[in-house]
Amino acid sequence: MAKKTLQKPKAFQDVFTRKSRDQKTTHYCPGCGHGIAHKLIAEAMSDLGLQDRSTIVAPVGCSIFLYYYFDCRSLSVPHGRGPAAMTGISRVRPDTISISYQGDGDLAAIGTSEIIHSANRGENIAVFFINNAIYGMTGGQMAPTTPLEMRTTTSPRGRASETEGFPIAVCELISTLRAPVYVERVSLDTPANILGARRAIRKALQAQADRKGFTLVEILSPCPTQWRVDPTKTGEWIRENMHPIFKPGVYRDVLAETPSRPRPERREMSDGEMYALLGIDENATIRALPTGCEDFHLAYRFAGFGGQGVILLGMLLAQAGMASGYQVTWLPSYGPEMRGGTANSSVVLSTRAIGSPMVAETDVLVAMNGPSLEKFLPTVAPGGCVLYDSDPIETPPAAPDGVHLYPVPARDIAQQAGEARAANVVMLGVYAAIGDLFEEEVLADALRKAFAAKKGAVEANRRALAAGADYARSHFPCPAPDRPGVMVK
Ligand SMILES: Cc1ncc(C[n+]2csc(CCOP(=O)(O)OP(=O)(O)O)c2C)c(N)n1
Ligand code: SF4
Repeated sequence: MAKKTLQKPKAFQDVFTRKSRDQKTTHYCPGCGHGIAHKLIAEAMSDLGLQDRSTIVAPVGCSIFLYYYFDCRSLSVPHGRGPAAMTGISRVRPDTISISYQGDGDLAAIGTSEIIHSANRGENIAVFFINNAIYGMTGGQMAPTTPLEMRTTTSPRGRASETEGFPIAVCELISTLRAPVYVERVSLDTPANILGARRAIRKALQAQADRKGFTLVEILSPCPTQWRVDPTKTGEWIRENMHPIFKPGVYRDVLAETPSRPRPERREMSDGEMYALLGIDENATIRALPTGCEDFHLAYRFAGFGGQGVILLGMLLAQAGMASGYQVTWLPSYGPEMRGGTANSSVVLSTRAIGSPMVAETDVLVAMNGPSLEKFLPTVAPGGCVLYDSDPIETPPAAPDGVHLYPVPARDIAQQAGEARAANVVMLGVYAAIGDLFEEEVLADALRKAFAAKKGAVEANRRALAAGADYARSHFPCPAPDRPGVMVK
């Protein structure tokens, strides 16, 4: 008798490195449908030879860590934005097998508009929609697909149509649109139906490979933990509570009569075309570069608590950079809360076109609190510099080799200048004196613009800017010798 070896699909990683303790199992609860759906997708990718071409979305929800399991490209996106991100990828890289994997909170609540419009445009993406009728990750809140009368943490008396509306049937909704080529609902309630899900997933991925357009497979999937149902009883639960409102079946299948789409021709854009598209004046002249400096490219990170003005600090530098004729990008990053949470912004200033606003290696770090200094200090490149507020940070961590630390009692200086909240602007003044990249009036102008709505604040912040520059001149070599802008590249 032929021997059959059961093994992990090749499109799964050999070990799951999410936790050092256990690298063989996933983070899903026992009996969770995500694991089954992952296996069916991974198997299909391997068997159809699509693993190396696939990019899968790791959505916000219980499946957020799927990139630990799938051995293909993956992408984390904001809640519900899988179809939007995949639209971009499948248009720019038409050979990609673009997979948007989404829960019901992700797809049918916060992401409703993305799914409807990408389906309506007929984007060449495959959507795997895990409908478990509840928000799993966040503790069992009502989802748009929660059945009527079901109790959840946000419908404790049971979902009522008068107040919470009816469960949204996604396959029925999507199949009213003309563009989708294949829409099917499958169910993970019995082994036979799991085989049906396997067939549907393969069909959707093959349709992707054949460039047929938009496909969606809805997978009715168990969440024993939030349903408070024994994992061995979830099949019954699905049949009793979900099948009557979410009938499994094919809702649209026009694959056979749909021709494959031609691959769009790839054309690289010239620099000139790119500048024209972005409205950048290619011939803009740089006003004045520091003596001895012809070319520079500097990456900045401003970090602190929300409310310390690190986003504004980046914006002021970016504005001064633009006014000086440099190429500029500015990217804010907010923590979970506005005030009190962590925040940072990154800026790139360059005399050349900037490829990406992402900052991995930092040349200049401004840290307004201890956690930010600890987090970003290792990212500072050799030759880079760090300004930190020495009021809250009494003992800084050791600097990496070749990195210069400048302690600045910024809060104190700001207080003496008459505006305790302007510690961020004090730092700008210090940097401006050390870096020597800007004319004084350019910075003053950036301040005027930023505080246009608060007239009184302009003067106070100008004083803070000047106080920072004075402090730098009396405590540090200014400008930094032979290193205008603290230049390392
Ligand atoms: C913008 C935003 N809003 C809300 C949240 C909180 N949140 C995290 S997961 C989730 C719901 C996930 O439910 P679902 O998509 O059904 O996935 P499941 O966890 O059931 O797999 C919510 C609301 C968030 N992370 N981001
Ligand atoms: S909470 Fe539900 S969806 Fe999340 S891992 Fe557990 S069983 Fe799966």
